[in-house]
Amino acid sequence: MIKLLLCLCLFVSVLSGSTRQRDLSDVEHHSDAEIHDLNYDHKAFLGKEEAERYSELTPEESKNRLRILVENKVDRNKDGKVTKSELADWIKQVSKKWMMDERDRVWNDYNPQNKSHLNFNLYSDINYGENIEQRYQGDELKRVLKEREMDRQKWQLADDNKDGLLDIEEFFAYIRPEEVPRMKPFLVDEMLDRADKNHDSYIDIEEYTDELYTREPNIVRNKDPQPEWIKFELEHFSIHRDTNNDKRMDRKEIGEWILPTNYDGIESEVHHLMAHADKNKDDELSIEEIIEQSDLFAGSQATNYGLTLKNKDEL
Ligand SMILES: [Ca+2]
Ligand SMILES: [Ca+2]
Ligand SMILES: [Ca+2]
Ligand SMILES: [Ca+2]
Repeated sequence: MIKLLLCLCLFVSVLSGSTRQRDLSDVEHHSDAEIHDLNYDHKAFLGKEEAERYSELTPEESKNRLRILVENKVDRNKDGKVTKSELADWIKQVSKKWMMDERDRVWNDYNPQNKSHLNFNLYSDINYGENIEQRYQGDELKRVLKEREMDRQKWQLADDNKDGLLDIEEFFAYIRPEEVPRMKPFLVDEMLDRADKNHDSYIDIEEYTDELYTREPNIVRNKDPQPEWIKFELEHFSIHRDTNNDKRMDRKEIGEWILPTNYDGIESEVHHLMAHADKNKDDELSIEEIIEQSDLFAGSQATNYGLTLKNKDEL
């Protein structure tokens, strides 16, 4: 039981991480960190488990397997070329599969009796343990009670037919709120709860700056040089974030920031892969173009070796 709880807590802490973005992979896509990009690309193209399998292979084995995958599955009409729409369909299929696998896994963790619906109290007992008031004390108790209250609000929003219970579809909205439009108000609440320090229900530029710095835990504000991406964000606050020019973000603007309506993760990943792999710029990828860029699409022991070196550098 303790092991299960630990595992669930770990999962929940991953879920409540600082950035909420509709995602094709659970790795953040940093334009300035090539190595993170590769992890992201591998998971977007192969799915999480398959990406891990590839990372155990030699570069040759990885290329062979990649070729078979592309020829048999990605190139739908088997003409030896992968169009943008074949690539988009494939990535969509992969991301849907890993999200559904994740949903089923978490659903089973919280549903030991294999019921058709979950109620919040049972979920809470598994997540926080029974008898919270006796289990925690002082500030820890306050924190857990507040966290559980946020969970309850999220639960109510996820509960589409308002019967107090979540079926597996509704549970998906609970664990992946960024994928389900009706959950957006919760994501805005969650952001306000974290970033709106003066509790006026707006995020001003000062609060916004603080929030951006939470994503750079090793950098001290007003002491270390400002990271370029933060500088860019702040300089463009009035254009990209505060669109009605009242010098702060309201709920609508916050929603647009955390889940932009015009952002399509699949389209953006297709664009990224094409930009790197389409050498002859005919807007299609030949199998050879993909194999030439095999490190972009799939890892191997060689990429792992690169990652290990990179991780050492970061220490
Ligand atoms: Ca084709
Ligand atoms: Ca329901
Ligand atoms: Ca505020
Ligand atoms: Ca505004």
